[in-house]
Amino acid sequence: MYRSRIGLIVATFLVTGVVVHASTLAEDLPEHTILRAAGPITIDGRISEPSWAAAATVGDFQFPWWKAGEKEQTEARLLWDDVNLYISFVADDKHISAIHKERDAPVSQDDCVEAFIMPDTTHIRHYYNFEVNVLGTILDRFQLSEPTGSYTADLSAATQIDGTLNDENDEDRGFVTEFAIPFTSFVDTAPNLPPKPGDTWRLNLYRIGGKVNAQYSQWSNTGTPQPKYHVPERFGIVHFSADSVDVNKTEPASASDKNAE
Ligand SMILES: [Ca+2]
Ligand SMILES: [Ca+2]
Repeated sequence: MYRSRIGLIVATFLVTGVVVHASTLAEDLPEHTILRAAGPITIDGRISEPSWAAAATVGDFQFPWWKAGEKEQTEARLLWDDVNLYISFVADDKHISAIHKERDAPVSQDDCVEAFIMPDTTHIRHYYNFEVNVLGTILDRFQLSEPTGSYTADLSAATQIDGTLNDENDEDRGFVTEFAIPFTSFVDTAPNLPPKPGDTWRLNLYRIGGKVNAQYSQWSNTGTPQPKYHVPERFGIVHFSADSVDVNKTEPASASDKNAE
C-alpha cells in the first residue's frame, strides 16, 4: 500500500497543490502487522504453540449482512517464517456441520473459514482463495487460472471440533482451524518470496456458518449489499515484520487457549 499511498499523495498534490499527510488518506480498510513465528508451528488444529499465544488477533469479524440469529465471533491470527504463511481461526459455533470431503468441493456450504490473498497489490484481480471446512477439506483457487481450476497449492490444514459434527441434538462450542500456506504457492505473483520485511500484501479473512445459523462474517467489510467475498478492492492491508512474536509476553489466555484442546 505504500506505493499506492504515494500515488495518492502525488495525485492529491497535483489536484489541490497541497501535500497532505498519508494518514488523512487512510481508507477504512483494516490493517495488521504479521510477526514471525518464534518456533515451529505444527498444523494439527490446536493453537497450542507459544507463537500463537503471543500473536494478536486481527480484530473482530464484521457481520454486515446480519438479519437474525447469533453473531458467532471468530478470532483469526497470522504468523510467518521463511517457508509458510500461517493462519488460525478460533470460531464460536453452536451448530457445527460439514459434509464435503473431496478436494475443491463446495466447502463454503459447510462450516468453513477462508483466506483470500493478494501478494501483488498493484494487480488486485490476481488473488488466491483458500477455503477449509471443519473436516479439513480444502478448496484452493488462483483467479488467473479460473475457470480451469488447475491451481493446487501444497496447503496443510487441520481442524479440531469442540462439539458434535452434524448433530443438532445438542449445542456445540466451536472449532479451531489452523493452516500453513507455503510461500511457493504465490510464485506467479509475489514480488518477493519469501516476503521481505516491510512488504505489504492485501488479504481478507472470511467465515460461513454451515447448515444452521449460516452467518456470513469477515475481517474487512466488503461493503456489498448482498454477501460477496470476491471483492479484492476491499481486502485488508497486512505488513510483514522482521520481528518475531514475543513469547514471554502472551495475549490473554482466554483468547489463546480457547478450544485449543
Ligand atoms: Ca498447532
Ligand atoms: Ca456453524
